Amino acid sequence: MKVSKLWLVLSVSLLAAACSKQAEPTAAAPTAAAPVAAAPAASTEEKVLNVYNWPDYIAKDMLANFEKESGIKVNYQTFENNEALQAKLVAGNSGYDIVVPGAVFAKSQIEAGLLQKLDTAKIPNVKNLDSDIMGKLSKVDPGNSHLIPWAWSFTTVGINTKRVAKALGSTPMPENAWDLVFDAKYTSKLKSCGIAYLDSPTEIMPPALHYVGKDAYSNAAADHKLAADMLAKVRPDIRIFTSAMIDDFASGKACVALGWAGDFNIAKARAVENKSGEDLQVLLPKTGGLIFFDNLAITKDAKHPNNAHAFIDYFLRPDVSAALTNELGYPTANKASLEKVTPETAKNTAVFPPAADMAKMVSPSAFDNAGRESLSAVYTSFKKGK
Ligand code: N2P
Repeated sequence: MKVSKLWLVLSVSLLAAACSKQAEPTAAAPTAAAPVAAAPAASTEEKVLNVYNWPDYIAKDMLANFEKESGIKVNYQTFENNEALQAKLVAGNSGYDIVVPGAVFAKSQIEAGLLQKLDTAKIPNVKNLDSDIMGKLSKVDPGNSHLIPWAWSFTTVGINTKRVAKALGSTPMPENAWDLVFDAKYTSKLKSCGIAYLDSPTEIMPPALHYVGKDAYSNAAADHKLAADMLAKVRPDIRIFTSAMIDDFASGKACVALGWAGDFNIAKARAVENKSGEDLQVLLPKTGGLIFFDNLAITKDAKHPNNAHAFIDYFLRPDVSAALTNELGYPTANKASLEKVTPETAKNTAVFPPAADMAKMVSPSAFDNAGRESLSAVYTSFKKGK
């Protein structure tokens, strides 16, 4: 075929594709992709899947596209912290097939038999995963047998530049951004424009422990006490506790936040979209942020395990994973998706921190049960201000 003729054929088919997309605005994504992997037994399974994930953590068309292609109806609900998910899993019969625990909780959930082993034969797209990341994850999940990474990011400090500058007045910005949320010299000034914290012991205590020079994942009650003493001093200055802070941060209701870089990326995009004029910035503290990993897992009593495997495999397509990164600013462990990440997202250091910054980050780890209990007690009294 001559080049001009080939071009004509390509243009006609592109035009046809574009027209059919216009007719179905919600299903923009996969056209030429392979069908959703489904095991033979899938036909006997009810075409339903119950998913429990964090809020603001999925590309907008993913569920509709998956449902359309697979015929599986997805019921999607959200939770705001690992503790809430843990309680559901421990109680059992949650009704959820797929859950998305953070690595910090997943280790003990696997050990307690709350999650079932994956059948990777039903997830051919596991080949797309970054083997370095999977190697690291095997410390939490030996043999990578229970978890498939969904997304990762880091816990850090976000600021509304103009509001913070105004509230700080003549006080210069600290060298270490953690001071903005943990040092009363700054929080006493910033309280006027609103300080927001995530709301969970295992989100607040690790950065607090790190700030006071302890292992962020220390199980020692004495370390927890040290962090609690520091936190008690700033408690009166903290206005908002929430793990869903995107709108408060985007609208300027909170000028400083201790939260997830990915959510700050979403807030930034929302502020631009709403033309709010709020200028948001994701900071990386001098001593590093705290990396976290959230993972797809199938509950031990899942009623739709085949559908769950099909969903996981669908997510692992390069274009589907890339949509999560491009739309929300959360990287995934899908190496094959990187070439579908837009240049603008790829160069955003709040999405993909440069190597030197990555080297400073605190790696995820896990607490033991006693450690978690101690942290919860300390956190509860901190929040109560007692
Ligand atoms: C929600 C992201 C949650 C990540 N937008 C925290 N594990």
